[in-house]
Amino acid sequence: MVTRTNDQDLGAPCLRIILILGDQLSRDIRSLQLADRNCDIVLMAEVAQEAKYVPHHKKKIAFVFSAMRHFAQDLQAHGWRVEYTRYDDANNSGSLVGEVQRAIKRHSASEVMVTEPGEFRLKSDIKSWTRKLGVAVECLDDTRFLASHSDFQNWAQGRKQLRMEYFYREMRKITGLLMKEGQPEGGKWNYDSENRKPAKGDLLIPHPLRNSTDEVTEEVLDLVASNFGGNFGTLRPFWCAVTREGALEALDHFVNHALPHFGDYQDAMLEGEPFLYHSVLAQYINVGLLGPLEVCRRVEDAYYDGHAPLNAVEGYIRQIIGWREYMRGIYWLNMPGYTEANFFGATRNLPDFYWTGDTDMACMAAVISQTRDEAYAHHIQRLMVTGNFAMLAGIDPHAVHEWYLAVYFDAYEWVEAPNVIGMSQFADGGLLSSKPYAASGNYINKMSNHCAHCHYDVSEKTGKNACPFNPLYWDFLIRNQNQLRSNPRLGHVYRTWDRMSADKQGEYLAGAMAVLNAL
Ligand code: FAD
Ligand code: DLZ
Ligand code: SF4
Repeated sequence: MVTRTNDQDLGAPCLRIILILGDQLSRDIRSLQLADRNCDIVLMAEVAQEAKYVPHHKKKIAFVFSAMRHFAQDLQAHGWRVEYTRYDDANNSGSLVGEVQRAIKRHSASEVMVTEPGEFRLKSDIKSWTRKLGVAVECLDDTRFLASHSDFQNWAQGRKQLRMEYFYREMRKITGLLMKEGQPEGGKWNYDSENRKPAKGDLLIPHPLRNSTDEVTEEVLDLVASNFGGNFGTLRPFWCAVTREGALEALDHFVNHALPHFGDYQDAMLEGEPFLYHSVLAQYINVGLLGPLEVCRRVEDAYYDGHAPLNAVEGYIRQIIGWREYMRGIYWLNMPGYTEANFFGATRNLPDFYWTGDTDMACMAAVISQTRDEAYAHHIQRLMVTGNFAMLAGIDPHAVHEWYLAVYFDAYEWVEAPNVIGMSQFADGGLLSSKPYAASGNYINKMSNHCAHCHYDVSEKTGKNACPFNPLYWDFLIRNQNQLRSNPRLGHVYRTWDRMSADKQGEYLAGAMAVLNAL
């Protein structure tokens, strides 16, 4: 079992405290590589500071705490001295610095070592620790990413536009993934044009591997139920893997069963099928149970073994070495301040139904209730349903950001904020996307079967039965025309508006006003 902490002196003084955070559960994390298991003490702590900085989904807290407890056991089994503060320990100070301070005192430690945290707020906090603690605190680079901060800065320097596609090509060259004699496999860098099929109900859809819970997870679930009962989300059933071995099984399961169709149905949405052919691995990669490169190599092997087609494998690898790395680069390049960006000056409150799913819009109800039950929604659901609606309705992007950071079990600010502030809300004014991902009901109807049983009619443009996305789409474009009209990618859209009769335009704007007033 994991050693419990108490405030007694535990014997011989130890040189360093090695703090491992809840998303640093990798045996090869930099701080462990540089630590000495014969004398250093590894410290892990469940603290209110991290569990409460946003009202996390219950499943996310349970996942992180259980994975932390299992990782601590694993380190002990590999000969590390681990001290672990549980959330309900009587002496728990509630903060990471408080726990480090107690550990320093117990061991008369002279130094603290930690790998750089993924979030700016915690990195800033750690910068003050040397002063607060009176010992040296070394913050090491997180080498689990393919591009370091300086790699990304060098790539970004002097570029007018930071487009992911070009960054991705560099990553392909550096990693050699899907490269043949210096050229992209198959002759093209990107096979996305093959990846936009809508799904049909008669497809045979595999589900992610469902793990049973062990004693450690059951104890954590009880703890979360009693301490975070008021948080958003359904706690049980809980089927997530909480160990590296379990995460590796989930990776195998994805590659064997879903990867071959990942590309085809990547953008599709189907009522009652929250996962479709997605990997549901982001939570494992983000806490370090899986390495991004090992996931990509496993997926690449599936292509060379003839198990999965190139459009699926390239599309999948691009998400990880392209989008994931690029988002991290954008985050660190633009923090602090990025999470406050508000290009459109949107101020509306987040509607209550984001927390309840209680809305007549079938697409929104489906995504929000699945988010509540699974702490999961796939990319297009996040981008084109809940994200699209928030942007069209003029919701304050910071409130949208806080919602996304709270409700998904893979949510960490370094990856969530660029996806929300940049990609989904265009609140950064186009640093990341060349135009807003704004769409009317037509897009959702094309990519899903939600509209077939919605209270609203997607083909109605205005009037009380009209799909709310339809008038909101035009209202958004007109409300923000000072910022958007000159965007070359939106020229044809504004020309369509300009050709409409004044009556039609008036109907759209009045329809939007009715939707917004009802929020
Ligand atoms: P798959 O669809 O199977 O994709 C494979 C992997 O690629 C993912 O596991 C992930 O590691 C990576 N990936 C895919 N798309 C992205 C992307 N846009 N940015 C970064 N990595 C990507 N991802 C997070 O990890 N945490 C977040 O908090 C998060 N918030 C998001 C918020 C919004 C508004 C949007 C539009 C996207 C967000 N994403 C976030 C990206 C993406 O939606 C999730 O990574 C993905 O849905 C996770 O499910 P999956 O593992 O089944 O992914
Ligand atoms: C997400 C999370 C939660 C819920 N709880 C803890 C915790 O109690 N202790 C901890 O070390 N880490 C936790 N984490 C992960 C951190 O929030 C994460 O390490 C930072 O946000 C940096 O990305
Ligand atoms: Fe969503 Fe509109 Fe379709 Fe209803 S009609 S499911 S609100 S897109």
